[in-house]
Order: sequence, then C-alpha cells, then structure tokens
Amino acid sequence: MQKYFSIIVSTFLLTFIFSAFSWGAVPLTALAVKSSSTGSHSFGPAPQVLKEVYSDRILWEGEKKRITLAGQENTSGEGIGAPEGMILIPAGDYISGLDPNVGYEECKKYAKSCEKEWYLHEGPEHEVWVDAFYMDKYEVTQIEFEKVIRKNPSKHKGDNLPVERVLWNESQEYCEKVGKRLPTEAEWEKAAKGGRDTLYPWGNEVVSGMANFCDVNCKAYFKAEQFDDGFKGTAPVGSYPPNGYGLHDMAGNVWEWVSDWFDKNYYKNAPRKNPKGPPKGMKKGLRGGSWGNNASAMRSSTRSWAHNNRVSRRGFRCALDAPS
Ligand SMILES: [Ca+2]
Ligand SMILES: [Ca+2]
Repeated sequence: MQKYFSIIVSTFLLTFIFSAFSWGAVPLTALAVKSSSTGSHSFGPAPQVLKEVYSDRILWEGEKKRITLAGQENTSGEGIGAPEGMILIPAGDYISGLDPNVGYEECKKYAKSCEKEWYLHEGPEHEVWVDAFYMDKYEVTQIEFEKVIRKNPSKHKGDNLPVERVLWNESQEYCEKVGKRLPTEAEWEKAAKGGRDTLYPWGNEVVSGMANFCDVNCKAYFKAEQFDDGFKGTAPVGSYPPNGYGLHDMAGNVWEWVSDWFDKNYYKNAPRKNPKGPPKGMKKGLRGGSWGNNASAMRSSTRSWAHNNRVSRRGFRCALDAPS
C-alpha cells in the first residue's frame, strides 16, 4: 500500500513540475512574438524579460516621437552621443532665405497691414552648407539662466518660462559659461527648418497649437484672432510639438539671439559654406518670432535685428560644435 502511495505521490509531483515549467516557457515565447509585432506587454510571468521588453518599447516610442509631422524620418542624433538637452543637427545643404514676395503674401493672410519692404532682406533664396553641430532642444529657461548669471531680467516670471529681456552679451556669456556658444544665423535657420523645406517648421500654413505667437489671447492690434495657442505672454518651453529635428519653440515664444551681426544685404554675397555674418555691425541678429509677433513671423526664414537692449520678446538658446 505504501509502495502504491509513493508511486502516486511521485507521479503527481512530476506532473506538477512539468506543468509549471511549460507554463513558464510559454509566455517567454509569446513575449518574443508579441514584442516584435504589436509591442503588447500584458503578460504576468517572467518579470525580468517583461521589464526589458517594456523598456525597449519605451525607447522605441521615444524614437518615434522624432519622426516629423509629415512622416519624414528625423535623422538627428539625440541620444547618440549628443550632450544632454542638445540635438545633433547633421551636416548638409539647405535653402536659406525666401523670395520677399512670398513673405509679403504670407503677412497679408494673417495681418491687416503689411509692407513688402519688411521682407526684402530675406532674399535671395540661396543654398548654404552647414557643418554638423549640436543645438539646445529648448530655449534657455529662467531657472537655468539665473543659476549661471545670477539674475533674472524677465518680465514674465516663471522657472520654466524662457528667459527674456536678456541682452545679447548676456546670452553669449551664458553659453560660454556652460561650455557652449550662440548659434550662427545659418545654423539657426537650418535647425528651424528641421530637415524640411516648408514655410513654417510644421508646414505651409499657420495652424493653432504649433507655436506661441500673437493669437486671440494677445493684446496687440495685429493679433491673429482666428488662432488660439493658449498663451497671452510667454509659454513654458516645450509647450508645443517639436520640429523635424526634435527642437521645440524654434518658431515663436521668444526671439532668439544669434552670433552674427545683422546685415540686410548679407544673403546677396554670403559664403556658401558655414556663413558667420559680416565682420562688424551695429545690431545683432534675432530669429524665430515671438509671443508678441504676427503669425506670419513664425516662418523659418524670418529675420530680425536689434541693438543690445532689453525687450521682453527676446531670449536665446545655445549651440555647440560637433566632432568632425
Ligand atoms: Ca500666444
Ligand atoms: Ca523661439
């Protein structure tokens, strides 16, 4: 009797062990299939494998975010050796500038009074080569600026709002102190275009929710009432979708100082390779438009300039040479 009892117990134990092993093996196989097809991760067992698959999926989703709105693949190298908070802008040609007639017509779409003269310095369109460089993903914020320069000149206060009312030389000082530099005007424009050749970083028409400009919330007489971007003044950096390179707020929020002196005729004779602006001048370049500008100023080719003084529409971001 005892013998029969031992056989029954042993058989039961063997069946149990075999069943447990099989049950454990199935989800591992299923995980492999699932992770390569749908990315589903609704499995109970094998927590270590599940964690790896899950984190791979998160990374993959992060990569997908750097696909442009038009479905073009972003070729920038965020996370591939780029310093934290910066994105690698690949070397290559782009079309700089814009036919002034196009800028003038765009202005008339969104504002009541426009003059063609305002756009003459954007022409002619010309091909420019820019070596690879890194660009800050966001405009420099007030908390970042204050930590380095020990003051906050901004009118609209908030840690994650872009620093504004910042002087050109303060911008340069900040970038140097964090081991970077201001971008050239050509680097800035290439970065703003995000690998595309559209009027605005996201396409050829202004739409709500892509940039912070003088919309229905704005006080100015030239506000574009048909759009609502959610902000009267500045917006926290990164409030809008990134462009094709993964950069935020290249259009709008605050104008961004560039390293070049401004020359309205510069594009007529600019060097084709890595232009750095004229050797001297009276005013520095500003790019991208701001919360206080008309919708058509969000175009990537929009140029502006100013003396070294404080205005609440002006901020900046930094760039950095990439290893050649
Ligand atoms: Ca706005
Ligand atoms: Ca900006």
